[in-house]
Amino acid sequence: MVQFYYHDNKDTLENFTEPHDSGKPVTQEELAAIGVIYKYITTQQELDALAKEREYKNRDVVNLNLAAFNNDLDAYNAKMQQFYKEHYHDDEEIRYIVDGEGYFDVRNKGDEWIRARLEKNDLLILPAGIYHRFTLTDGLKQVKAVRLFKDEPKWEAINRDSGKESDARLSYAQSIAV
Ligand code: KMT
Ligand code: NI
Repeated sequence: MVQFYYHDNKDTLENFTEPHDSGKPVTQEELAAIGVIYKYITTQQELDALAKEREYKNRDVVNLNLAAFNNDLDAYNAKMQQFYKEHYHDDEEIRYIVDGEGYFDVRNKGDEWIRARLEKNDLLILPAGIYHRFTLTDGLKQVKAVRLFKDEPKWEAINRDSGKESDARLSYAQSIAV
């Protein structure tokens, strides 16, 4: 079952895969206010219909776990730390969980972290320009997800600590300004 809650902000580089649940839940309405959309999808047809409606032309499937890195713990840890670094993309990001589980953290209007705990059949749409990060869960340490792309896969992640704010970032920030 999907869960949305405020992050407790007690994360370190050693424990960031733990739940970090502050105990304060977040509603889907609160997420919608920052452009984050959640859907529960159980069939290929529903996924295809969503992709068509939002004009997504490409997709791939990613498997994240230690085995996917040939059990190279350093390579695995490096990738995990990269995904957990706060970043945004110039394109909307859709992730559909096929197996396993993971946490997506998104910033709200007040720059607080909201955590989405996703598992099988959960789909999340993150708007272009939103600051976010991702991690596997400490229990399973495994996810299989479909990544949908509007056009060619655009992998560029712009880290918050780079200070770079693209047009997509600026227009997103303006769209949620109170
Ligand atoms: C991202 O951009 O943060 C990701 O794609 C995370 C991995 S997808 C399960
Ligand atoms: Ni991302």
